[in-house]
Amino acid sequence: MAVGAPKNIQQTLVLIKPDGLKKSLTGNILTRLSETKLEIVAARITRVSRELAVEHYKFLQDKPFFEDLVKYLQGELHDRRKAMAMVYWGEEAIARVRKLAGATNPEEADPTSIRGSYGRITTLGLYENVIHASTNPEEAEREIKLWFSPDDIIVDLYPTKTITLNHTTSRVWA
Ligand code: IDP
Ligand code: MG
Repeated sequence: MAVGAPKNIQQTLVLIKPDGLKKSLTGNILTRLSETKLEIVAARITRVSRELAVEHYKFLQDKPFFEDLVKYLQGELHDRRKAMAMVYWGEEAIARVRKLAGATNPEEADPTSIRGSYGRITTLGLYENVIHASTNPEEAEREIKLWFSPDDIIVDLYPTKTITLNHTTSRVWA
């Protein structure tokens, strides 16, 4: 990039999926992601309801593997009903994280990528690829708003509004 060219600052949603947690890969994955020099601006370990998993993967609902995918994200295939969700922020965040993550199919992923190193294809035919990463800015916005509330994130990424519910005010996505 030319000196002085404007930086393309982006945010991206990263999930360590239940297989990554079950295989004790959290430390390895975070170390690999630190190569990007991006900043973590939100992080939480969370249970994944069926509603959240379906909404997250709704664009794949016509695929034959959709039901297995929903169970996978919920942790039902790994006896680990949780995922770790993070927002990475910085220059070219989306492409940098995708490159480190590797291709969707772990057998086709670069063997040095996270998915190439740790992913597998199950006997059901599902790609268990230990990590999720947003693919473009629109997807990142939809996914970050799905997994996080404004006050969970230490930078202001998208417009918000303040609402009052039962005399309690909170900030929600506008
Ligand atoms: P991505 O995770 O690389 O963005 P998507 O096409 O968004 O790939 O698919 C979401 C997830 O669904 C993948 O990460 C993988 O776990 C699973 N998946 C995608 N395509 C297939 C397939 O053809 N067979 C089995 N599982 C798949
Ligand atoms: Mg995707």
